Amino acid sequence: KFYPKKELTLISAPFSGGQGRDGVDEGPRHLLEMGLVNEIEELGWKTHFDGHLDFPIPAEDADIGKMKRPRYVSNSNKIVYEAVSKAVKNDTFPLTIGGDHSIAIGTVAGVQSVYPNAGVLWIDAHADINTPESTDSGNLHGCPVSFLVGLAKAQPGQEDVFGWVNDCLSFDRLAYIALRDLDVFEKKIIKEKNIIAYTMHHVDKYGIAKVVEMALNRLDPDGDRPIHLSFDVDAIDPIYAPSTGTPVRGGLTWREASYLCEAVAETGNLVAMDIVECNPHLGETEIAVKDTIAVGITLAKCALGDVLL
Ligand code: HAR
Ligand code: MN
Ligand code: MN
Ligand code: MN
Repeated sequence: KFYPKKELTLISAPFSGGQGRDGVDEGPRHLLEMGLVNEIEELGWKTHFDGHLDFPIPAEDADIGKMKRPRYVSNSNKIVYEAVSKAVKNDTFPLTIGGDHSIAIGTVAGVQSVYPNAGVLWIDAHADINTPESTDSGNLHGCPVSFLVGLAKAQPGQEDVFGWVNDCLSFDRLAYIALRDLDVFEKKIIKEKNIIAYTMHHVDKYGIAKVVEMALNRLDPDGDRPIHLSFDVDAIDPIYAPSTGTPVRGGLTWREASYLCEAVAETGNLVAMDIVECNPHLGETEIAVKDTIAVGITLAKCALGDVLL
């Protein structure tokens, strides 16, 4: 009932250019080494994997305004976009593993190119909706949503390196869960555009089951929209997922995160998933790293129908 075809394309995006810390580009290798493909295949999914994407580093990549590595991020995302849109066109489920969250420019644009009515569930401690003007850090992993919804516009006289993204996502087809670290601009824009947003406060107040139900009802009122799940592991509490670039305390428990993925799987409408921001170079101990990679694998399994009988 849930996934009639059960054919998946694993897209590995070992990319770290959207932020400043080394190691997040090693997330995919660690997920694979810990048995991601085998775990997925044990659930009955035929899995295609053509190897890690290769992201050439541009010879020249000066900042544009506050944006760091803009050409590297843009060009790499075009590669992600092509891989994701091809996987969807081939009638397979793209599971994209990062890498930092800037790669969701490519994954979301890629899914939208085939399913222009798809809803995006963005699970994250952060809203990642800073614009190139509002960002303090200049790190583009804090900005992907602004490009997708058309808030980011090149300033007069600036090179328009992200022009190809083309505001493919409308505000009513975006929903956040697990937010707890927002910049002033981000709060303002979430309110102003009436974006569906459930913070950890809502998870405490209503419980995860109700929050997922409310988010899905608003994102997909008629139950007919394809759903793209973009999961930043920093949505999860650092107790369970410590090896990530910008950990924030007070996040989802292991089971809340798993339940969320299971509930989305249960809709039967999930068409794509991203798992991002696993950084195996961060974490106090080897166990911390292993736990973080293990939680990534668990999220994939839950979203792909494990535990649904
Ligand atoms: N809001 C901050 C910024 O724009 C931090 C957000 C980035 N962290 C992430 N993304 N891991 O979810 O820089
Ligand atoms: Mn390593
Ligand atoms: Mn993120
Ligand atoms: Mn985050």
